[in-house]
Amino acid sequence: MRIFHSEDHRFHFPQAELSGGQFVTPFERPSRVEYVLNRLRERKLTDIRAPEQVDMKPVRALLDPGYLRFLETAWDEWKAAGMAGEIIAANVPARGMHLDRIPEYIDGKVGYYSHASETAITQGTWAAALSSVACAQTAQRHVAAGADSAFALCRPPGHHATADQYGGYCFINNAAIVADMFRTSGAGRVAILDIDFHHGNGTQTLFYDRADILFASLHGAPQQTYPYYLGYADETGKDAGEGANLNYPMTAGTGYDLWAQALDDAIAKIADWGAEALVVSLGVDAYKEDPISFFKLESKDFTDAGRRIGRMKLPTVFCMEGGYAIEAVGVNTVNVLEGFKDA
Ligand code: SP5
Ligand code: ZN
Repeated sequence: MRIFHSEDHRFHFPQAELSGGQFVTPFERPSRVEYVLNRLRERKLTDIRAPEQVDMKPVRALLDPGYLRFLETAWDEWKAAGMAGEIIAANVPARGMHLDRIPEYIDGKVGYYSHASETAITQGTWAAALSSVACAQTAQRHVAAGADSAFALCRPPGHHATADQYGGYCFINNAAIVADMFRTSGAGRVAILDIDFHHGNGTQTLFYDRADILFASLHGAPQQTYPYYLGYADETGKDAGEGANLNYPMTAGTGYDLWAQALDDAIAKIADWGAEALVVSLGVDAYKEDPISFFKLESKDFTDAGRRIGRMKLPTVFCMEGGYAIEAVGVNTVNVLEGFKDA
């Protein structure tokens, strides 16, 4: 399996994440990628390549132009306004306020374009986010050209980012861009299977009314964990997209038995629906030792999950999402890929 990776992810490394009322070193940090690369090499998965240049056309086709301009210029505006630290949202348009009037001042724009304040923007965030998109896009082109599968070692991750909001460590929704590119490059129906511990609110929102892209997500129940305000089982899509959104929220303590049942159900529905290509939002934060999550998967379960996904025999792009038990992130991620290959 070919792997796409860019060193430019390092441009994004905030000093701080707001967690439990404290500033801590962000859970989503550059060393995560090192653990994945080391494990890939250990397992002789060495076809690791730099991505081609990012193609902004599919990005602009899917996302809000004002949001993209914001991401590109936010750091300079923040500095020009005399702010001393990293960009952190301190205000959001809440109930009863305007969602249709975008502030001019950067502090107001930051809140307008974000949905969570744990995620900081730094000087290098835009460059890193584009390199992450480039990995995803190059993987998509590789599979669209005939490869069975590819792994985009995306960092920063993407599945919480919507058309016009960042948050949850995500800025640009890599998996969504890949799915839309599969449509443009000839697939009639594309499925996204999101196995990250957190609900892929960004991906769901981007495709909620679309009949051509099915979204299925296994995740911590929104009553109990981030992103809290989306991810319930009764969110099934709207208009043309009715029936093409499948949520599997599961409560704290969920282990592999129940999780695998949800996975099998999602896989069966994706097959019945007639997907011609598959995008996997590959987070490994369902792992039992993950510091911010509450499922109980063991490392071997990731191999089994990969095998189940591989049995679908669909052209597949894996996009890296979360996973914060740093030392196990490599093993768990590569286990999914190896299970997939051995299916
Ligand atoms: C891509 C991805 O996995 N994003 C996850 C975003 C999670 N955001 C909320 C983090 C909350 C961390 N607070 C943890 C306290 C642990 N004791
Ligand atoms: Zn996650």
